Amino acid sequence: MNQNISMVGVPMDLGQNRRGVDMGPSAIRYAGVIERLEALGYRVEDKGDIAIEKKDAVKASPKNLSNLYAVTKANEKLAETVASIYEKNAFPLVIGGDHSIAIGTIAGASGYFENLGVIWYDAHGDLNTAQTSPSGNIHGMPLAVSLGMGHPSLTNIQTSKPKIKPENVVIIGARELDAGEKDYIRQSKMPVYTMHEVDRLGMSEVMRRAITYLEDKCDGVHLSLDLDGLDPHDAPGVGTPVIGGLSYRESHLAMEMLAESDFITSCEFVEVNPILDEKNRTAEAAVALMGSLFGEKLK
Ligand code: 6HN
Ligand code: MN
Ligand code: MN
Ligand code: MN
Repeated sequence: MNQNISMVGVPMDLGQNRRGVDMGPSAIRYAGVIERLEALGYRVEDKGDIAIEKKDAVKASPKNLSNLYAVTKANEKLAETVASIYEKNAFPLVIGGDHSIAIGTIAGASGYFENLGVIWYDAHGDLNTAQTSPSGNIHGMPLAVSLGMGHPSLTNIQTSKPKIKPENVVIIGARELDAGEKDYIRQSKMPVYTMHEVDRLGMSEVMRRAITYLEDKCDGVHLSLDLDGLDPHDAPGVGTPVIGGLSYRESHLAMEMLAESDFITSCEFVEVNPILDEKNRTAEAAVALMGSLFGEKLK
């Protein structure tokens, strides 16, 4: 793993409609992310937070795309920031904020790889467009946008080309997919390890398959970890909790196996909402998982 980590906070809450997720970056810093990674020997630069505009007020958002313009602006800035981190040969670590920020992270990273892979660790597919979304919330759309589907103001960030290919994406932990998302998964043949596969195969086998699969195809792999992929018992501070999720232990093992694979080239940890949390447990879980992802041993 690259020994230089550059961390950027994105206090974004406009991709969904619950208050508090904009405080995720503060909660993750408070939970000791920098100390944790420095203890492993990394040099960690904290680039501070990306500025987020107010809710779309001047220009009304298009139908079923709440706060499209403010979400676009923040993701443009984030994409530039992630690109500038690669320019300096550092590893981009993005902390959110709601999941709409994956649009910017992936757009920024995709310019540096021929075949960027993505591990989408989430209870949800985040594969909606304005046409399929039940909520109009952009945090349910970032994977679709990165695949080139969605409103042009989002799909055109950095370049008008799709940022990733469906065969280079692996979803892990899914258990609440909308009808349009299921249709897309069926027709694209994107590998998806729902909770059913995790129950059947065990996390160790799921990760072994995911890593072997992406290793062969990709020259870089982004980890997009939505804390709601974990069971609400272990990560209560999220805006869209879904019961029956991945345990803290399973997630810990997944991160350790990614550390062993040594192929992750960027990551983001999103959807930590301290207002909905219990004593910062969800931010602490996020930081503990980062510890494992970056190589903590003997646990
Ligand atoms: N997330 N599928 C639902 C929607 O509104 O599109 C929920 C999305 C949740 C998004 O957790 O990042
Ligand atoms: Mn989710
Ligand atoms: Mn998500
Ligand atoms: Mn362990």
